[in-house]
Amino acid sequence: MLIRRASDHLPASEITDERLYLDRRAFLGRAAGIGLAAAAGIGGAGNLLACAVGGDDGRGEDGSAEGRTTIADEPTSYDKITTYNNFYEFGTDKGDPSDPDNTRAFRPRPWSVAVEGLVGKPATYALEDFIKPSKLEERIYRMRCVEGWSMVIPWLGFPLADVIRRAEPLASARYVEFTTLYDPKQMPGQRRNVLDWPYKEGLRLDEAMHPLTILSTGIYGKALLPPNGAPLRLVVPWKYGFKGIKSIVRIRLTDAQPRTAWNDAAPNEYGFYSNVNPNVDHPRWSQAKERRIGEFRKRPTLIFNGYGDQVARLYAGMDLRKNF
Ligand SMILES: Nc1nc2c(c(=O)[nH]1)N[C@H]1C(S)=C(S)[C@@H](COP(=O)(O)O)O[C@H]1N2
Ligand SMILES: [Mo]
Repeated sequence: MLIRRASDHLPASEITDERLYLDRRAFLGRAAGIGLAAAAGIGGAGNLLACAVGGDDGRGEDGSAEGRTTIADEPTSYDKITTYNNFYEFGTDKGDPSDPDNTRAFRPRPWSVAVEGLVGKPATYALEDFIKPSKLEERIYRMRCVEGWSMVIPWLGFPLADVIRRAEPLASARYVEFTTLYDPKQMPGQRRNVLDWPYKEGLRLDEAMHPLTILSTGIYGKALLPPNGAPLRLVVPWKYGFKGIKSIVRIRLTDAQPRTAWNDAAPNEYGFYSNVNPNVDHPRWSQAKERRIGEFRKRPTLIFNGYGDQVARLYAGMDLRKNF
């Protein structure tokens, strides 16, 4: 496996705040993984990177190759990732979420997360307890915003499937709904009706259980900053960026398709699935190309953002124009 751990490439001093709430075992690199990473030329964050995700051998839990992906893209700089953001709770401009004037009142700790709905073991967890049973791993994912820009982000995170399994889903559960904190005192953007707050997102249960789907707590081995969704956000690399809901306080299993913030706001423009698809235009612009932040040229957008080998089977037989 080519999963890198924070400890493989960052000095311990830079991950101190992550360690505050994580079991130290999560940071002990496994010798095999480090060896493979070295063999693949993975070094400092500025190097060309190849990254496999999934089980130890780069395979999904069912033994298939679907937990695996390889990319050879330069990660976007930490500076760009943390200053070019969409997070309407802190303002609608790209620079608003990293402006301290907008995040000053936000308190990402202490934090708690409720897991509820159609589960055998509903619970509200302190963030530390919520994360502890899982192993944090680095996943370098291409991310694609519906607006036409993209980034490559070294997420620190763990499979959402861990959380769902622990909650013991009932047979009737078919979807997962996620909700962002609602507190206009902490999130000044919520004082304006730009969206129907709180921000909500949803996945089908099989999408949520997919090994590529993670909950992230950090970037480049450092704890998430407010603009990226501190202290916990969703990452689904084959879907447009808005599915990656930030600052999550509730995860609820349901039998009906959840409402989602952007689908509510403009149902003809943002569907429930929101799979990256160069062949289905946004009603107001093409999705065929994208500009990687930090580059000038445009590159072609890939179906499922390039993760089709792993995820296309989830949509077998579905009309992706209707289910956009
Ligand atoms: N709660 C919440 N989550 C959100 C958003 C938001 O406005 N509020 N914006 C989404 C959009 S449109 C994108 S492109 C990604 C951006 O994530 P990043 O800023 O970490 O790159 O966050 C998504 N998650
Ligand atoms: Mo977006």
